[in-house]
Amino acid sequence: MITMDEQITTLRKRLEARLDPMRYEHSLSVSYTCIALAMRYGYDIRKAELAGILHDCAKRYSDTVLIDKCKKREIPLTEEELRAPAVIHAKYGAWMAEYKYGIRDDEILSAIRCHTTGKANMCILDKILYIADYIEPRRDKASNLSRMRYLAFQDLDQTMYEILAGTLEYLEKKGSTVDPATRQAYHYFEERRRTL
Ligand code: DGI
Ligand code: FE
Ligand code: FE
Repeated sequence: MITMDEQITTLRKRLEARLDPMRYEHSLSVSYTCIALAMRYGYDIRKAELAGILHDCAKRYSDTVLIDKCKKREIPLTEEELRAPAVIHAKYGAWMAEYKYGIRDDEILSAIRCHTTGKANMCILDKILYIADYIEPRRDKASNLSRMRYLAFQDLDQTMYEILAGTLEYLEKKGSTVDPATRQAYHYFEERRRTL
């Protein structure tokens, strides 16, 4: 039986060998940001770390390769996913986490699966990973980053709402296909703000 620390060390080495250097750095940054948020919100630190280190494991493949791999594994893809293949690495990444990296924990697999779009009814690790991916220290593009970095440690739901609002605006301005899960996530957090 290997310990959790040995599992993380082994995973890091495997990912470092497979991801391009910037993607690996990003994965490490996300894993440490997941740890910080898990500390703040009283969530299992090791599970948060695992979700973070693995979340982009499928980014080593191009979109066309990902589509082929999903076909081969009989993982169904929606029409929207085929039109906006940037989201597929999350679904296939959850498959790889389970069948290539031996993760059996449903909360970790769920968090990886929805880390790009979000979804309705997100559980705490889903939110931690989604937010950590956005605020990790090496990110620098979004204009609302410093507010999101502050807000993430105040209120997960409000942070989700504001990140999703900004993402929808950005995707619509670019004319990209918005995945239904992204829209459902936005409406879910919008509704929660009204009812809480
Ligand atoms: O994998 P990362 O780069 O760390 O980040 P991510 O998993 O959040 O992926 C970000 C990309 O996904 C970015 O190019 C925007 C895109 N994306 C997220 N939600 C949607 C989306 N693209 C489309 N077309 N539709 C979405 O709903
Ligand atoms: Fe990603
Ligand atoms: Fe990422």
